Amino acid sequence: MASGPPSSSEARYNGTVISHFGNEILIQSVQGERLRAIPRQQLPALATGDRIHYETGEAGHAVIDEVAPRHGILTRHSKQQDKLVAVNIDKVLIICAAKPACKTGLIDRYLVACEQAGLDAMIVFNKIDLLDARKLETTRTELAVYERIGYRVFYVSAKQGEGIDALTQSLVSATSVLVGHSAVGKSSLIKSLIPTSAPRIGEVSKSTNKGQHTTTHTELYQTGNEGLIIDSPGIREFGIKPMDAPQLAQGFREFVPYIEQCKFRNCTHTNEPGCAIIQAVRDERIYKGRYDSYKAILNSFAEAS
Ligand SMILES: Nc1nc2c(ncn2[C@@H]2O[C@H](COP(=O)(O)OP(=O)(O)OP(=O)(O)O)[C@@H](O)[C@H]2O)c(=O)[nH]1
Ligand SMILES: [Mg+2]
Ligand SMILES: [Zn+2]
Repeated sequence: MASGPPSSSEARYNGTVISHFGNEILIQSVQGERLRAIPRQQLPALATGDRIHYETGEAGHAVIDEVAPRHGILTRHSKQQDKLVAVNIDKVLIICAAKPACKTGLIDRYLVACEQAGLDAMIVFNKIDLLDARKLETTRTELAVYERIGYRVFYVSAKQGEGIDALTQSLVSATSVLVGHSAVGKSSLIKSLIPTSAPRIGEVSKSTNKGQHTTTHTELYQTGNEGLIIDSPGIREFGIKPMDAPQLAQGFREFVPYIEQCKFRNCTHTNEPGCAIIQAVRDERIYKGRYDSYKAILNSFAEAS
């Protein structure tokens, strides 16, 4: 007897979630058609990047009745809840710029989330056209810390196209999400990477030097090279779900080789005698700025509880 593919097979899923606004969802079929869809009630909350199965309902819109198991999940923590940023992603591009400025503390928070979720993180410094040679050199020195611990750092200008080719090459066949403060140029980068796309682009406020939160929903775009790129709304802060110190230390990849050498198994790496991480900071084998971020995140958990 002939049998169809098992219901859990990849072929069963005939669409991808592009964006969602409350209960209304925009999906793209495997044939590339965009459709409005509503989920069946028993389904969990859907997120951009979800692979789904849908059927066309009577009113002409699609009804989503199944969601594929997820991998690569980026979540942020807000008001004591985990919120899905995007799912089924491979890479997280942390976008920074000279204006609005980005603190390394924000980068470190994203990196913790990526390490814990097993996502490949890269740092993209945009708007290099705004910097003179000396300021660009200072930025390169600051961000070299991340290259030394194995993260790739790209220097680009969405406006002038510099560095965009190299960035495009690194996103082939992957699903990537762009994150960062408002107005650092996430949507502008989408436009540079996919010239046929038309994301809304905002302004940097002249009075506050901050963004105006132009992108209000996460949205998925298809690149010409088998990739998917997800634009996300700018955030003021990136919240991480509180965790204990040993677990947080795992989110700082350069700490990991030292953790086993601490005298106490449950070392918090803050004030214990015989702490191999504190010693490595003293010996400049761990960069003090990263260690300060570790302590700041740990303190923020204590304040939140
Ligand atoms: N000079 C310069 N300006 C840029 C560059 N990239 C983006 N901008 C400007 O930065 C402003 C904000 O750009 P957006 O792309 O809307 O920023 P965003 O990160 O998507 O902002 P939100 O959607 O609010 O999170 C716009 O005025 C862009 O023209 C760049 O490479 N150089
Ligand atoms: Mg935007
Ligand atoms: Zn320790």
